[in-house]
Amino acid sequence: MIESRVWPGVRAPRGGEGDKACVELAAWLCVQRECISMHVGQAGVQMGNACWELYCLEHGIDNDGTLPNDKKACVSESCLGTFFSESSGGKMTPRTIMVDLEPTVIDEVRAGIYKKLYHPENLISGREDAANNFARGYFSVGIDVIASVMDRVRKLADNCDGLQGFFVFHSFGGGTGSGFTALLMERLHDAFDRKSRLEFAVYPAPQVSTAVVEPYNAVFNAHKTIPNSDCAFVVDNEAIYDICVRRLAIDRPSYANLNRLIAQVVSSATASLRFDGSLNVDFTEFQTNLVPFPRIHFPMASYSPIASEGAAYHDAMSVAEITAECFQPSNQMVKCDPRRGKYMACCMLYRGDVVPKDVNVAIAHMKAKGEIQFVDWCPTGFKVGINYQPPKVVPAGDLAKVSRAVCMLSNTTAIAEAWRRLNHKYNLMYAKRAFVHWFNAEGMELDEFAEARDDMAALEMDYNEVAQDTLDSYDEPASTTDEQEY
Ligand SMILES: Nc1nc2c(ncn2[C@@H]2O[C@H](COP(=O)(O)OP(=O)(O)OP(=O)(O)O)[C@@H](O)[C@H]2O)c(=O)[nH]1
Ligand SMILES: [Mg+2]
Repeated sequence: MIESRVWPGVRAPRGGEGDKACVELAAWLCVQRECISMHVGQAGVQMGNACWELYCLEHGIDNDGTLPNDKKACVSESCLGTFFSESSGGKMTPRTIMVDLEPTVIDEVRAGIYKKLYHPENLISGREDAANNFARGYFSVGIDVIASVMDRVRKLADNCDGLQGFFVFHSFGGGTGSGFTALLMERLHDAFDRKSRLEFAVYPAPQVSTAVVEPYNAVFNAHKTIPNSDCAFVVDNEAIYDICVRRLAIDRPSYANLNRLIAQVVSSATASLRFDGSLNVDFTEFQTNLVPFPRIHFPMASYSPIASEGAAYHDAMSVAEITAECFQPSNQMVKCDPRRGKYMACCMLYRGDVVPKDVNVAIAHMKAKGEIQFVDWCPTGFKVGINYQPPKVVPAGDLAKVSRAVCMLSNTTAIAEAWRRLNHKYNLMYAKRAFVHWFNAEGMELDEFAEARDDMAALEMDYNEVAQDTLDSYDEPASTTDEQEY
């Protein structure tokens, strides 16, 4: 049962001999576990900027990769090497590749305040974008760029002692984000079969959507990428936009606002790889618990507290309060209603001033309330990790500085709702064969439209199936209504 493994590494108070041994062990383990982050297309690259800005802040790294003298001693004893490589000159360089099929977004990075942080050869841009067309990113324009990208990936991988895997950031809706990412995931699968491949993917939203064909791109990307991806965290621009407006009082959120919030979630999700510490559960353990079947690999993220600097109450939020907030739809990064679905796994990633006792009480309380429904074939345990590094916020950012926070990654059947919405829009356009000619012109056959649509319909069915109670599938015709469950 998951729960029995929740506190395996409880460690004696800091500072003792045992503590030193643990740090050394953690450092040794970290050396073995480098991660390469790939940022693809406008959304991928801009999310990347926000993430690396936050990582630098969290690790005390300057804009140009310099680590202050007092932090240098810690490098070999920390997990910093998982995400940064240290140059002979002592500078920390992100293990990352940013790629876009057109130059403007990457040019901004090249000219921006972090221009000296990144290795210039890992900022790759082509000449023309994919024009919101999956087929251009996957077949035509993308093909010209993929070889140079894979070249750089191999160089980065060669530089690792024990590469753990890849994080790939992209949008579902853009031509590059969907098409080129699908191509990249195929190539990564071929070249690094045994390494994990995780995605952070932006789900299109009408408020900030830029193209009517986004449902096509999203469906094609999912269809091609599901077999090549271990886990994809979907961040829905609409949900994040709403959080910015309602919770952070930002009138008209920009991408920068959305990306800063996404970066907090990504930072929490990756903190266990970048910092050592007690009860710091390895991310791969979370991943194992989150994905019960290969295709059901779209966990949802929630975050708490979400409060602006002006809100007075935020710092007083207890562990119980932030835990409970994670189950509120208003704290979710995807628009769907978990009360209408069932959980398969809940992973809680706490940061900062949090003690196991309070977490146990908070989770016991959530379970006792009976509002969270799990599928009956999965243990109703929570997987918990605590990282003692308090969350950091970017200066003049939107979020208040707090002493504790939690990010919940949960696999719930409710996320099928998001796929249903997308598939519905796809079907409406495809019924009229609208915009199909643009994709045909770039090498996409008509058959592939039907194939992708059928695959996504099958994904919806997969979710229905996992939501069914085990007993129902043997007894009378299944009824999975919530009333019956309670
Ligand atoms: N969260 C977030 N979403 C973004 C950002 N930039 C674009 N998007 C979303 O991404 C989708 C469009 O994809 P882009 O990433 O701009 O496109 P691309 O990958 O560069 O592909 P092409 O420009 O078509 O070649 C839309 O849903 C946008 O709302 C960003 O910085 N942050
Ligand atoms: Mg673009």
